[in-house]
Amino acid sequence: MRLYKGKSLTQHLIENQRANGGSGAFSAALNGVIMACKRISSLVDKGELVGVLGEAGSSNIQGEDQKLLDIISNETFIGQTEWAGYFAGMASEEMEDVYHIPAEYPVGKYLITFDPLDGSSNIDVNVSVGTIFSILRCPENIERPTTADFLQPGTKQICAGYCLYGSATMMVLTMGNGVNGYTLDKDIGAFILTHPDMKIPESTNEFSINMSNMRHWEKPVKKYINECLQGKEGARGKDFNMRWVASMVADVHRLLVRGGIFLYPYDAKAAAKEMGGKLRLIYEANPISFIVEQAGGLASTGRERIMDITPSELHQRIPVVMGSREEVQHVINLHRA
Ligand code: AHM
Ligand code: MG
Repeated sequence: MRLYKGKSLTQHLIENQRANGGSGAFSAALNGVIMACKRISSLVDKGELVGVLGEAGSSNIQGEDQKLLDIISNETFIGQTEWAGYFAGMASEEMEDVYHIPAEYPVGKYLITFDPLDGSSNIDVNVSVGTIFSILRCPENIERPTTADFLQPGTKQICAGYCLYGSATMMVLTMGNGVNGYTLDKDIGAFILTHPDMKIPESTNEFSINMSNMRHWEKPVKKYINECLQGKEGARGKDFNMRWVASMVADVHRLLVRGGIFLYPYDAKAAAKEMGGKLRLIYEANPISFIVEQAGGLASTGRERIMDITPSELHQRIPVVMGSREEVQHVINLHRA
């Protein structure tokens, strides 16, 4: 039998922090997030055994029906992170307004934003879902942050990550110096470094998009997907494969492991409701863009780099085109043509 030598996420974080001369506070802040994800992973695993499937009977700020597990995951995330004294405030896809740290706990110097359980439509059908989070610095001398303090461009993120609840539970993290993936060893309850320095291959022949929206897309995206569908006989001269899990975390994880391009583009149906896209800038697009760029990929709206956008509101939505560099650049070029 091979002796298992994998490094734990905690050890890896502390070693990294030591190498960079940090105090350790940041690693400790992440511990709450790690614990939240372990708890959510356990709930996702148990599903109906613990009665967490089905509708919550409520809707979020975007008017979407909330699943019971959306709400429970949101409460779990807050419960595991609010007490430790590292955060000054939180914002979640599932909450209308900024969440303030209760008076009984110390206030810290970071802000955290999260989508507690992304891929809600997959919860009840036992398909992969995930948690996405992003950490920002709280502006100086602010004890009770307001919405304006959260409206920072993605370039200001100091850490972003996702936890994928798939056939294995995996945490993928960046702190701006590459991307590492850790697999949860459920026997010992610890994330183990299994995917060091993840890189997205530069080229790909796999795309990921919800084709049922095709009639609502703009011309450049229609053109791009038509090129893909034409395969070897078309302008690209190669055959493409398609995948769509409908959980961004799972679709993006595939990009990090074997490359690909993921699009949730501008959509006239969404624009008619003044949204312009489906995915949320602060909770989904920014953290995932940070990871994708750190893994060598590109993340754009088709017209601009996602992380350069200063959010105009907490729940703003935007078009998303991300993944293998060559392919995303081609879609950007089609938008310029
Ligand atoms: P959610 O946050 O309500 O779960 O919505 C976001 C999800 C993404 O994970 C996924 O890429 C997309 O919605 C799927 O949308 P669709 O059902 O239109 O295919
Ligand atoms: Mg989401």
